[in-house]
Amino acid sequence: MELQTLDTAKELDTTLQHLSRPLLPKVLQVQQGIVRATHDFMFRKGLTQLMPLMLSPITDPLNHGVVDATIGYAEQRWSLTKSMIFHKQLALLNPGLSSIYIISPNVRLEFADRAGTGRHLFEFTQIDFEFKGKDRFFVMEFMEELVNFVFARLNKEIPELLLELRGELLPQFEKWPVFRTEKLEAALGPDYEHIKSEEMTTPFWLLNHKREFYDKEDPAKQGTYLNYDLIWPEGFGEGLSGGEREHEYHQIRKRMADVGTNEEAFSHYLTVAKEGGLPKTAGAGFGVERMTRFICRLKDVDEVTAFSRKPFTSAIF
Ligand code: ASN
Repeated sequence: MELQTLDTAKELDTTLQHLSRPLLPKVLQVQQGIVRATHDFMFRKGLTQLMPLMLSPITDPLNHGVVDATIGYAEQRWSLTKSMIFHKQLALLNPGLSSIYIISPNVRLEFADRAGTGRHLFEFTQIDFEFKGKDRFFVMEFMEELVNFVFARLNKEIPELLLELRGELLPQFEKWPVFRTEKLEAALGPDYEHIKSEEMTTPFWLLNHKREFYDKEDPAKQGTYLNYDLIWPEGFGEGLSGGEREHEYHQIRKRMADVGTNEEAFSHYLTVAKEGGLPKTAGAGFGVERMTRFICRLKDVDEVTAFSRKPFTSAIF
């Protein structure tokens, strides 16, 4: 009893320290700038905003294990949303919607191995977007344009803050370099993503990750995938993932079997696909806290938050 009181007092202290950091209001101003500029960019480009869902009978299976986060309600199981990938595809069933975005809170109860990466939070926000009838080239160019738009806006709105936080204003980038996972791995070994991120001074694309069933397999080359990650330079690592999507029933089932996804959990989604319903789409989502961290050159993404959400640590608020 005594010990527990002591621990709680320490945790309270740590939480209040985290909350009272003088840097926090400045970092939050950068983050708010990112979100405001992104809204403006999306509006100019004609994307429709969807409100986020925090609970759903189906959610992203992810390509790594996390602690289960489901609750019982109205006699069924609901998952806390890990991403809105399926809702993005399904929303585009509406003939009047051609492109959408969502400021989407995601809960991913990561195991302790992700506590020290500097890039993971067990609760974070991604800005998720999806286009009907577009391909990877379109989405990659869209994101490159978005980054330049947001960075130019921040330079204009908060130049002093940027100088203070990162030592210089934000750059404008030409077309980002493109690499493939298998080639980098062959050249640099298993830690290729991190090594390349440290080496680069501009954001770059990394193509072809084997992961969830919903990222499209290249019909021209089985076993390779039409997906893309944005990797921030200077060692900041992955900041967005996206892809062209599987939308054909037989191919979705093949990919589910490949990666070991339980079909039963996705039975209604499969029914929609079988009845020819799923539209052909491509999209992506970028981590808001990760972009903030990159801009402010912070050591750990947890420094972006008012309330710490470091994987596998307890919190009192
Ligand atoms: N938002 C990502 C995408 O669009 C999926 C994810 O967050 N796992 O591909």
